[in-house]
Amino acid sequence: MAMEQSYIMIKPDGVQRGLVGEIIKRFEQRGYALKGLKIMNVQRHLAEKHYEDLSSKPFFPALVDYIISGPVVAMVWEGKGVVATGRKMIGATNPLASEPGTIRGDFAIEVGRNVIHGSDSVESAQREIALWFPEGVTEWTQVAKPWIYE
Ligand code: 3AN
Repeated sequence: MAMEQSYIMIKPDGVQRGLVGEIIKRFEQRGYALKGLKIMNVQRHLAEKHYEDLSSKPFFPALVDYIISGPVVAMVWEGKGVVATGRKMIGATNPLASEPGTIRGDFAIEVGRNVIHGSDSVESAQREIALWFPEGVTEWTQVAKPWIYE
C-alpha cells in the first residue's frame, strides 16, 4: 500500500528568513521521507487555486499577495500519519496560539506571516500535490525504513 503523503510549503517569509534547512531538518529527523522538493516563484493563478477554499475571506487578496511575494519551497513528504503529524509539527494557524516546539510556535508571530503550509487532510494533500507537482515526484525507497517502522 502506498504511504501517505503531505504537501508542505515553506512560504516566502520562511525562505527569506533562512528557515529552509531548519524545517527540512525537523521532518527528516522525525523519520519522514522527502519525495518532492523545488524552490519557485509562484504565479498568481496558482496561489489563487491553492487557496480557492478561502476565496470569500476578507484576507484572501493579502494572502495571495503574500504567497507570490518571493520564492516558496514546495515539498512532498511521505510517511505514516504525515498529514496529521505534519500539522502538529507546524502548529496552529495563528502563531500566537502555536505551542513552543512547533514550527510556527518557534518562528512566527503573525497569522499573515506564518512561515509554512501543511495539507489539512489526505484529500487536500492529494489535490495540492497534483497542483504543485504536475510533473510528479521522485520515486525512491528509504532504506532506513525498517529502523523507523515496525
Ligand atoms: P492553515 O495554513 O493553518 O491550514 P488555513 O488553511 O485556515 O490555515 O489558512 C490558510 C492561510 O491563510 C494561513 N496559513 C494564513 O496565512 C492565512 N490566514 C488564515 N486565517 C487568516 C486570518 N484570520 N487573517 C489573515 N490570514 C489568515
